[in-house]
Amino acid sequence: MRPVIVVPTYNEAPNLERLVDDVRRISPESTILIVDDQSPDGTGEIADRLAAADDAVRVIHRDPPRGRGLAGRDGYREALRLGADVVLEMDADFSHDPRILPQFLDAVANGADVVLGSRFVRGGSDRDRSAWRRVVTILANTYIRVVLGVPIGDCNSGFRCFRRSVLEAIRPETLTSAGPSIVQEVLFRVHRVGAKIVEIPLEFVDRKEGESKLGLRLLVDGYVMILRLRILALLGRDP
Ligand SMILES: Nc1nc2c(ncn2[C@@H]2O[C@H](COP(=O)(O)OP(=O)(O)O)[C@@H](O)[C@H]2O)c(=O)[nH]1
Ligand SMILES: [Mg+2]
Repeated sequence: MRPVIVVPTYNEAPNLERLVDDVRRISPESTILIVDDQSPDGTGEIADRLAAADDAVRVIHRDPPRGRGLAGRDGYREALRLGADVVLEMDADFSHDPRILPQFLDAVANGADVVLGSRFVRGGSDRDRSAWRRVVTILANTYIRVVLGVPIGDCNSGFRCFRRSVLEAIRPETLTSAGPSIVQEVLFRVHRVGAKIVEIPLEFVDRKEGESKLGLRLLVDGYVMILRLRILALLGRDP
């Protein structure tokens, strides 16, 4: 396999080098593609230094506007351009344990089209975060499952993996989410193209370094976006 792991970063200077080291050790066959949005804390310079020392580390420096969704979209396109046959994505903040990376690749080798790291399957957990974040996650999850009709335990997982053909089928260049709702937009699309989606257990841990970028504004935008996706689909106007 030729896996490429897309890692969107915004102000992840305290995490990035250790993450890249861990991923390179745990999944040496994978290329790491860091997609940075001109982080003011120097994340982009760290990424450049790591890329200069290792051919398996690549960097995209995005121009504004910034956004988790815009970074994801550019990352998917570049991963395909690099010739990936499997595209993974993970956060840079260690909420997504790199030690389970090989399980994603195994699941694809065993026939999955899409693999999600899931807090809500047997063996997964979401114990480490504040009570309000856990409540938000559970409410969002229920809302998304109902509105989008996706039969998935963890609809908010950004730790996941796609077979190349599925990512091509959803045409990532047509994704419309600028922010974190790209997670659900992509899930909705892969569901609609009939991808075989498999969930593997993820023990989600809260970040220890740096800060979450998910504020109330992005959260509300996400809820509106999900409704919009469903309405466009009902009208037959989705891409
Ligand atoms: N390139 C880029 N990455 C982002 C942006 N916002 C968040 N990220 C990254 O996306 C991942 C998830 O973001 P995080 O703030 O941890 O969200 P949370 O886990 O939902 O609290 C992390 O690796 C962030 O650095 C952005 O605007 N641009
Ligand atoms: Mg996080």
